[in-house]
Amino acid sequence: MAFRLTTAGESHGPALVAIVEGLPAGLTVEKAAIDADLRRRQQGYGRSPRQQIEQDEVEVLAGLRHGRTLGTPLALLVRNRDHANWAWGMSPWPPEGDPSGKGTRQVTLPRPGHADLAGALKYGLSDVRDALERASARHTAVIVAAGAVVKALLGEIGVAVTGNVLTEDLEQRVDEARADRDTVGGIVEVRAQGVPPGLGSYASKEERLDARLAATLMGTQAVKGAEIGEGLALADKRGSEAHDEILRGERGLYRETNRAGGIEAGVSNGEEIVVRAAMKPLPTLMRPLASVDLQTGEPAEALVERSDTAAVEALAVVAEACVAWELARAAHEKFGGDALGDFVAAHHAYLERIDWQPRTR
Ligand code: EPS
Repeated sequence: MAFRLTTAGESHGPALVAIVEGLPAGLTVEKAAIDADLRRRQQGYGRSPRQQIEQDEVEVLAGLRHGRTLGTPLALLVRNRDHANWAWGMSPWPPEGDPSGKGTRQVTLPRPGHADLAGALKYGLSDVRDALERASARHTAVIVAAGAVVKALLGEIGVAVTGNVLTEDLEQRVDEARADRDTVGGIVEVRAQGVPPGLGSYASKEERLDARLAATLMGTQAVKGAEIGEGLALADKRGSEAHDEILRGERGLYRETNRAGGIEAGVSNGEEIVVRAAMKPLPTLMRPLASVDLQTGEPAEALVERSDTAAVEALAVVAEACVAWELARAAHEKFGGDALGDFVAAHHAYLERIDWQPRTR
């Protein structure tokens, strides 16, 4: 079965949900590992007080028995504790009783940079909340939960994926921005070690591993740029300086440089996968930008509501999960197997055939 990830959930609705299809049977999944990644995503400098309300923890509704996958769809759930404060405003059914709590008043002041205006126009909304709730990055919690599961699968074939923040002086930039009631973005990098050559394909755009990694990063809230390896900087180099020469050593073919970021022609080449994502400053500002009240048509200031000053460290964890998902999907396309042992055996046989071993730098 093909790998597929379907998510649902609004920021202040009852819960976030992910259904993961295609996992081989027999994979050991640890709740502690998933919860640890959920916690990593919640931490980070500059997050909003919302993170004190949420204590993200995964629940599994299907697809697992005694900690091992059954080869059936895996259903993951992360509750929104804050929903208790939005029970009327975000009730899935027509709410009963008098309006109470948060989300009872219509939002009509779209924030530049958020989904507000686009959603209101696209769906003809009178309450912008109908758009912003799903567009919120809150939903990345279940992406991280799914990512933790596939990191366990990748671990079975010796692949490790790690996300980090590249932005320097992040804490200072956050402090300064917060004092100005402003927000900041930043750059994150994800590296994957142990990825064998041959994942992805040059046969079509959809199969190219670099295109898939760029799409999953660009599909993440607030990401405005993605690059693989030296990316944009390669445009200024000569061909003789831009490519990674092929060498032969005791452990097979390898490269001394990795400007390609481990991917050539949309296919992994056995070097470390290196991708970066640029995050824009978050669009909810405590000192709001100019907007227009969609109800009156009059100039106004954009919506002000509790938000993060920065979520760059969270993005590093989310990007790690996104990259892990695409690598696991590509690995499963290559090695197949609806039972874990078959997947691992196919990977082993392939490495023997190509005489390749992961290099540690
Ligand atoms: C978000 C706004 C904030 C963030 C939220 C994403 O939430 P709230 O509007 O409830 O203050 O804290 O992120 C999360 C809750 C999370 O867990 O990442 C937004 O508008 O995107």
